[in-house]
Amino acid sequence: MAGGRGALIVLEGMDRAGKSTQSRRLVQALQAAGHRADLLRFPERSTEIGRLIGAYLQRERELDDHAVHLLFAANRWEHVTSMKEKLRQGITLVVDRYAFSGVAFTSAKENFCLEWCKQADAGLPKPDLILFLQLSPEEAAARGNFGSERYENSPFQEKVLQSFRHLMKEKTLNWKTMDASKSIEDLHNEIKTVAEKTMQEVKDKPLGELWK
Ligand code: DGP
Ligand code: NA
Ligand code: NA
Repeated sequence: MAGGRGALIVLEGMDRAGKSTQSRRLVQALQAAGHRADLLRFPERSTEIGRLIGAYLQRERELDDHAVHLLFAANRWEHVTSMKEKLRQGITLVVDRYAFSGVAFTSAKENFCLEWCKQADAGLPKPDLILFLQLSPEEAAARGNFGSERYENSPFQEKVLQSFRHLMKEKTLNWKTMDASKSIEDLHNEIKTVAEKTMQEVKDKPLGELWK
């Protein structure tokens, strides 16, 4: 296809590392440079499944941990058809959290192994680039207090970080660790550079399947 496919670029990292800001900035910068790019975020709370997840996170609803894990994964799966279509059309997708948050958050709970957690997301479109925005717990704390949603407490976030570290060992995935303690502008410029390089590299390559 003329122009080739879009790239699937995921931003992951701990709360307050700046994922949402950087995802937005990246899409704006890519569009300003003449690329076609769209922003996605997971959980995407606007669907029926997403509203259930939102109620769970806001503690308005209790759900079994297994059920919640599968709902987060289902919320990603319900977007796969449109994601694939956009990528095929040459639109680069910048995604604020993906299956890695799914696995990191559930496997941080008692009695969940990484392998079980990965199964629900296995086969999703495989990211061409995963940017891990790294920020120490001290630096994160200096950026302000946690909110009141479920999961927003330090002991749990520490466990989540350990799970992310395990996932980042997987060499078949294109992880890049970014220093999120930098200024918004400096970090943005670095992210834009690696994103554009990846877009160029993958445009004529087939989209992969995650964890398959
Ligand atoms: P955010 O809207 O990015 O602040 O994410 C909301 C919260 O949900 C945040 O604490 C991270 C967590 N989260 C994101 N994705 C998943 C997932 O797939 N599974 C689980 N268990 N938690 C997730
Ligand atoms: Na949050
Ligand atoms: Na966010």
